[in-house]
Amino acid sequence: MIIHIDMDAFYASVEQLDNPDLKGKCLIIGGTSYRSVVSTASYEARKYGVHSAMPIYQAKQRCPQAIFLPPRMERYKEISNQIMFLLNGFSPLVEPVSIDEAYVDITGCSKLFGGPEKIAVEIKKKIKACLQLSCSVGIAPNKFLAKIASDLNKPDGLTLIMPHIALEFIESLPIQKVPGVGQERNRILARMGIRTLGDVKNYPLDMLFKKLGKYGKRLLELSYCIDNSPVSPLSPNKSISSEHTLFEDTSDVRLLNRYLLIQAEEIGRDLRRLNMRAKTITLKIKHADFEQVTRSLTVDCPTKSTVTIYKLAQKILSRYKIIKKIRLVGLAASNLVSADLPVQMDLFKTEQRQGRKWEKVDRAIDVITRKYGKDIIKRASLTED
Ligand code: TTP
Ligand code: MG
Repeated sequence: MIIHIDMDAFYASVEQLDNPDLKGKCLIIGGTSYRSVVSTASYEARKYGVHSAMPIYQAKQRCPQAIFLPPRMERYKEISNQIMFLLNGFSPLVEPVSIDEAYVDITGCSKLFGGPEKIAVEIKKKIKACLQLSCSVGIAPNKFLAKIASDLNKPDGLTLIMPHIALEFIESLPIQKVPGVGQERNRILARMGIRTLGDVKNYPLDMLFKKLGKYGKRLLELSYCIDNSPVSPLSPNKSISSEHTLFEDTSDVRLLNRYLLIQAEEIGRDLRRLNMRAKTITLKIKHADFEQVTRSLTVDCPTKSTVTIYKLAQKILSRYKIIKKIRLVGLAASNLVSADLPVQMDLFKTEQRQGRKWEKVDRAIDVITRKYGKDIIKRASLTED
């Protein structure tokens, strides 16, 4: 059995934890500029229709009495690490999926902690006792259903889908709830007459494949409750990312590069904290008209060095022809491998050797920022000129 844990109104709950005056109030976390969007809202503010990704100005219209705060990523990441640490006390198989979400494979834990429901209750209790935060938990025979289950009774929920009722549950599960079904796929499926995941069973594989490609096959498997993806603590699919909506739309490459350096710094720090290296760096660009593009570069020698990540990001950006103004720029590191794995050194590549030297600088910066905060030291190119 697999458990999926998702923290409730995560950023807002952490703010309420650090400042109890905020408890029970409408609290909205998001950027401070008029172009920013809502990261999350406390459940009190959600009653007014405020939700993640809504423009801040709209949230202000819907809930003018709310308190608005900017996100404090470092603090959320710190709490996130503590959550993952607590989960590791229940099973060695913990896969963090995002800052406030993880899968735990509890298949082998029943002798130690009892049945699935008992373990889920214990996890909730532990997180409450140690961090004073509430979460919602889904328990199911596979990852796919566990994730859906954790969302069913939010906040502070606990939903169990036993194996013998899984197929019945799938029969009536609205197709939009299935991960991967966005607006576009939903339209295609609706045209075919598919409203629930159970409906998918009525269609042959070749037809689903024709309409949806590889995803059609995945959907058919899910409709029979087949999802064999393992809970893998070091999932290569995982990625670490950072992005910024710019103060105004721009095509200024110098400015974009400055953001990339800030982001490379953040990603590098996260990689080093997680003791991982990344093989792939992806640049994300959202244009003023909201069209989004991503461009990736994969290297032979995985890295956790800020400077190497930044150089790769610069390279990707230099190959991208900017023809429209840019609204948002972001970087992601994926294809992660453990930093403990030996890396094949290339005798003749000075770049690679320099990257190694920069890792020493990174280590020193990490120690200083851990001790004094991240604004105490920064690269010269990021100081105001
Ligand atoms: P979620 O788990 O999706 O949302 P949540 O924890 O705030 O609320 P709940 O799970 O109870 O529905 O995301 C976790 C955090 O990620 C969230 O607190 C803020 C951040 N986030 C964004 O910054 N932008 C987004 O669009 C979303 C969905 C989340
Ligand atoms: Mg959450």
